[in-house]
Amino acid sequence: MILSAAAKPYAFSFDPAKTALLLIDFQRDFLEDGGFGEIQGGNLVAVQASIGPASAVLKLARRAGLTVVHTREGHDPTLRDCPTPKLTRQANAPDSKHTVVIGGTGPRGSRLLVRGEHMHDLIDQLKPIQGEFLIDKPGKGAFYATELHQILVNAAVSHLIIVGVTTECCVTTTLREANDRGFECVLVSDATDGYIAEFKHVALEMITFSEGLFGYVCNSGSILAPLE
Ligand code: TIU
Repeated sequence: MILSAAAKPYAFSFDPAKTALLLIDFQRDFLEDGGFGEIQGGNLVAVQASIGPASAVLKLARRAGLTVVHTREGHDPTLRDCPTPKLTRQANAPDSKHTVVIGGTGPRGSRLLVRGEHMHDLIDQLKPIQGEFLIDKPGKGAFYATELHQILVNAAVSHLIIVGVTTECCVTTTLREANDRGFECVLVSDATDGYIAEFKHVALEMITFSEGLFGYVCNSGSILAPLE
């Protein structure tokens, strides 16, 4: 059965049996007060507004039997899997506003972006259930140094519906990685957001530029309609 969702640059066609919903980094560290994102200077209002639409897409994706994959960005407590520049760039910047960097203890008492810490975990509204995949990733892209590609190949997935935070960072990097690996991707515009409105706007424009340079963009209403 092939479904069709209104999208830019044109309709996104997908077979639910070959489609995965990919939820990128809905972690407390990116969405809640005192997390890594807020310490970076991120505005949390927009990212928090993406939770509702993402939850609605997840609910119908589950009902339609899509493969569901959740990701979390973070590191081993020793930080040995953290690329040195990622760790040191903020710490070494002259006049850095980063009083706490990756691995340091944030105002909520969690070490920032460290696996096993409360703030590293997914928000309560978007937790995996049995049968869903949870990928821990050290990078911005969800394919780098993870089992994601093999999971998708094993599940015979060819199409990805992508939601998550932040649009300009981990979401866009993952979508580009997926496009290079031959997956047809649609990003759900109101189920993703970032810390700078202008960055989100340009990120979405770049995806659909030139008949879909990297893929498709639609809103949650458009992707929910065929799944109803
Ligand atoms: N900084 C920023 O916008 N994002 C990240 O560091 N990670 C994700 O996007 N998940």
